[in-house]
Amino acid sequence: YKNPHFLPEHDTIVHLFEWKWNDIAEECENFLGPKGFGGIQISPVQENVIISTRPWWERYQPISYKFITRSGSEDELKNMLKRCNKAGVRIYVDIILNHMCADQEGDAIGVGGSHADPASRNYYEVPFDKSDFNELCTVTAYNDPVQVRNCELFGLHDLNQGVENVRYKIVGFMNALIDIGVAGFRVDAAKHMWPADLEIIYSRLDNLSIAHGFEKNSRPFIYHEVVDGGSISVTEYNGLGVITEFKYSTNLYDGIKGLNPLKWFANIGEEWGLMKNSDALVFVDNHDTQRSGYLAKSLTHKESKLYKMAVAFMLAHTYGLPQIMSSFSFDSPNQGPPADSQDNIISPVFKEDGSCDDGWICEHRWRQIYNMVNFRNIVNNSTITEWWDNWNSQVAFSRGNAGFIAINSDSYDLKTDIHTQLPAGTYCDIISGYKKNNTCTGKTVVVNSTGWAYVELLLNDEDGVLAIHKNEML
Ligand code: LM2
Ligand code: CA
Repeated sequence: YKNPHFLPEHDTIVHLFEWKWNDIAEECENFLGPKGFGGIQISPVQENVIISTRPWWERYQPISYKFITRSGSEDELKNMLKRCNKAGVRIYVDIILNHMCADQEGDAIGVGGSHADPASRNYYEVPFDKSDFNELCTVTAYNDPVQVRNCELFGLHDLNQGVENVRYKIVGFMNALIDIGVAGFRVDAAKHMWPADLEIIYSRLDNLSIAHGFEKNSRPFIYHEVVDGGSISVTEYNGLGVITEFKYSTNLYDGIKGLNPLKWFANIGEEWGLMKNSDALVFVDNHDTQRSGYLAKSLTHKESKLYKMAVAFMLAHTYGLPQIMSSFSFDSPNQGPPADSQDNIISPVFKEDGSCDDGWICEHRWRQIYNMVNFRNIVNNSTITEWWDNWNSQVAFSRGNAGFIAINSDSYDLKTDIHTQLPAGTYCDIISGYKKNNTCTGKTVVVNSTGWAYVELLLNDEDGVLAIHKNEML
């Protein structure tokens, strides 16, 4: 369950938060495929209860397993899966297996018209009834694993994954998704389910669809949302797939903010007490942390200069499988995606430089970010070499003879000669510009015949990072 099934020359997952299926299909063909992205985490596909103010989090309150949401219909989902797989981009679905929707103020009605009576635990469309749920209690003490697993998270009615009917419905839902071409799943609230139950559920999943281009006997990629802390250790989920490594974000936040010198970050990973490289899904922010600091300190698009430095470090470093956030702008933490007066989600609009408009942030379309996704693909087979630092928060390293990156998180300009492992030549910095008719629109870096390069990152530069690689030589 740990192989994301990226195609060759593709890497990195992007979370297209609240995007519509039709827009994702276009994005796979026009942008993500050509730019070498590996896969997409899509918002939940299962029908959710309608909450009148239409917050983004209504999608974490399922009412049935029908494939209908504000992102689109079942046909649109199928069509998108076909087109993205064809464009070389894999799809992972955010699935909510822990619970169904909470009691609502009025009737509980889904976006596809399904009805439920949450108070009596009747979800007519599935159907589920009282026998499928745990007894009523509330998660308050995170040091009690039984409570964390068997009680309700924020009043969301807690399914009992030990009940055969619940397992049967979940397996049916996941296999239906596999059948139409998904490559895997992000398991929401995994910490709130018993690993032993998940193991049984996964053992009943089909192999990925050969018709959609997966190799024979491929198992779905599964990553678990587990926030460390309390009595539950992330290691309980190790055998089940990959796990979100929240400690990585917190640590990187400190490094980029200058709270912990970046010089220490050469070996960030297992030696820091983080999980094994092959188990870790790493990210700078996610849809929860960007709204609330309680889960993890996190940098977001709102601090764009520092954010781009953090993402660049993550993508240039060898630790973990990286996921990038692609957001919509928000003033209040509850605010839903850009929508029209009928509550239909609005499609992103692209400006001339490719960046997004109309309330969509689209970090993945920022040159500094998509160029680092490409950098990662190019340096893929090489280790970190030639680590350099100023004893504080200016750092640089090579990825073998394929690429080189420098970051300045310090309080003074970086202006110095650094030794790289790159062949001699003049390189175009992919952060400040791009190659255009054999000139560079941004900074150039000259590597001399002995591998030395003069590197400059001034405090008032637009970006605090510089990166060059073998495919961007002048
Ligand atoms: C997750 N991972 O484990 C998601 O990443 C997170 O975004 C989800 O919470 C959570 N688990 C449950 O799936 C979000 C949001 C909550 C929201 C829930 C359910 O962060 O604030 O709770 O979705 O929609 C909301 C209200 C809360 C209320 C609850 C039930 O904020 O005050 O609790 O609905 O009505 C009484
Ligand atoms: Ca539970």
